[in-house]
Amino acid sequence: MKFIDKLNSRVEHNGSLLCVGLDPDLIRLPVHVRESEAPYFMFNKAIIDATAELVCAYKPNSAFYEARGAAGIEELQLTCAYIQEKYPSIPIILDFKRGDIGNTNKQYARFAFEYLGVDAVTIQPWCGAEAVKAFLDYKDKGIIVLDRTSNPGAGELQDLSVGGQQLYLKVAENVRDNWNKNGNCLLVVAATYPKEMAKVRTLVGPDMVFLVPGIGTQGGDLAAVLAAGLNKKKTGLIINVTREIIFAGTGKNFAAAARDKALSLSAEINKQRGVT
Ligand code: NUP
Repeated sequence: MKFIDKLNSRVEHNGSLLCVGLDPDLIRLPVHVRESEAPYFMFNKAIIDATAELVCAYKPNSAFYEARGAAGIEELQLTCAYIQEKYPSIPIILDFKRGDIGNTNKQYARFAFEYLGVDAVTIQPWCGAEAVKAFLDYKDKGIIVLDRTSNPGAGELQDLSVGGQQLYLKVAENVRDNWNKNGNCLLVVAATYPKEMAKVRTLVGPDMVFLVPGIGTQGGDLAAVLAAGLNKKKTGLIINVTREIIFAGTGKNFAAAARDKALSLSAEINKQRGVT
């Protein structure tokens, strides 16, 4: 099944635009989890079981697993396999922001789509269409192109004028016109830049879905994001929240605390977009 169809049917099924990020961090894990044999897997499993009915997707960020070497990669694989087996209708987005020459991208794609079997990945656009074709050729996978990032210095390069147009708009335009031949492209457009999000929405039209990081710990404004990014069907956004949910509690009840936070966030998103 195409990523976009899997996402849409999930959103239709439970009415949630909330994506929970799975970025465990050893020093922030509850002590009893940190001391277990597979701490990231154990942590993720509890978070997933507590939040599954509330999410449209999960988004592990590869960095947190790579940092622990082979053990981390193994626990990333176990996490993906767990979601695929127990919650097969929930798409997995691997946030790894890769982007190299085409021959190398083929190997990154193999890791994501064949070893982990995820449904979508984030990529860097910097090398251009010919290089990212190695990702785009996976017609059934979601290819989520970094466009407007959430960090305070995002504008240093993304706002540069290129032929009279800002670079992040140029990237969005290229994705719209040239990269999306298989209908499998999405864009990362951050919650911390709602004005820019509104411009990207106008440019690419109502159908392209945005992965939206930056709500919660990074201080993005939910109301502004919904006003800027929703399409007429009141969808078109995957709203990712990571630390604010997964580290909502620190003790034995961490998963219940994460569930409470996910519940209030998904309800708030739906209230504000006028969907109950
Ligand atoms: O522009 C981006 N900003 C961002 O925070 C693009 C991203 N992919 N992310 C990722 O989203 C970030 O690397 C992390 O995995 C997640 C945000 O986490 P949090 O700030 O909600 O804890």
